[in-house]
Amino acid sequence: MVRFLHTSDWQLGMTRHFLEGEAQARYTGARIDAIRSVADVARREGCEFVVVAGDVFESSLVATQTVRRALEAMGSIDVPVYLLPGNHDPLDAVSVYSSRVFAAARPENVVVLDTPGLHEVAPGVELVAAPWFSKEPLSDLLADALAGLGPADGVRIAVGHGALDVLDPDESSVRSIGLAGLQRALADGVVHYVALGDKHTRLGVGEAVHYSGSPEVTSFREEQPGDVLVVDVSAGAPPVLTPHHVGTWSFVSVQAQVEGAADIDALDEELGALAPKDRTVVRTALQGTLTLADKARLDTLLDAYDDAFAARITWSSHDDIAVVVGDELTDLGVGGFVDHVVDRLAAQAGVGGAAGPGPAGAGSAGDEAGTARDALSLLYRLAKGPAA
Ligand SMILES: [Mn+2]
Repeated sequence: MVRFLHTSDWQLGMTRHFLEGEAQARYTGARIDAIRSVADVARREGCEFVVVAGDVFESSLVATQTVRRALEAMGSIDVPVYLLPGNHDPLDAVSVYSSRVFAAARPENVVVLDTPGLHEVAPGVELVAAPWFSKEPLSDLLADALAGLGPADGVRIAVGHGALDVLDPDESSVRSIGLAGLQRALADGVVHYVALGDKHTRLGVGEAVHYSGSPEVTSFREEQPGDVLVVDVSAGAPPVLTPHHVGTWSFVSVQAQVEGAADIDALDEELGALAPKDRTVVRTALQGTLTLADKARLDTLLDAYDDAFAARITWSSHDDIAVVVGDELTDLGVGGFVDHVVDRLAAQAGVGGAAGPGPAGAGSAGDEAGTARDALSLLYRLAKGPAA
């Protein structure tokens, strides 16, 4: 029996467009810290080695700072670390793995799986690696690496990167990994576990074929990010997997119908419960119709959360708040010149009805009314002073 740690898709060097300034820097730092968390889990659980199943780096063009810091953190892992080149970091002419900085900074325990096929990693333990050599391979690299191998003498683990054919929406893809072939190799004892990378969310397909997912979240679509897998593999029995959560960030989508004060309270409660906020990115999709007063309160509330969260962004395609302009205008009490502006904006907004920002690219008349309502809403908020 061998125990090892399966992880993938570190995507080191990745930036997220919705993170600004200090938040981006902290996110970058957290992704290096994830390597140290891998070291902790491997030590605590007695793993004999670590396998990173592709996309260690976001691209071949990552900063030398990223490469040096990543390798320094990998050096803190007590056991060998096997890196598989994936679609983001293939072993091509400009590969990060053949760069001078990688060679100079590589700790001794870090090994690049730079040839397809067998790699002995311990007595009686072999990896079958399927590294990527370009971004556009013309075949199923893992099937190629397994071709011609007979049953293993000891324990054998296949290491590949890419979409399984059963999960790939592109049915004509020549490089998707055939599940049937993997199941045959497992049944015949050619391999005993298949460690995959590419999906950033943890996913098992049958008992011995698994994606570990990214150790730190990378997108709102991921259902189970932030895990690494400790895997016990033996020749005679199914593998035993234990997920360990190492991720410290979360990306959360909040969708809500907001029609008045009670709904704003509920939204406040939902956002307030998310923690820790400085490592949480929230994407809000709000729909409904609000009075000027309620819209002002909502905007004030969201402004406060913009500060508290690492980022709070609007999910534009699912967000549609309309403002209904009513009697509030008469008790604004601003007077003078501003009253004239209010009258003009109210006329443009078609006061009495309701209108949202409307779909992008809508007619200019609709845009004008929506803009006028937004302006009135902001004016109302300013005139009323800071709300709670
Ligand atoms: Mn990836």
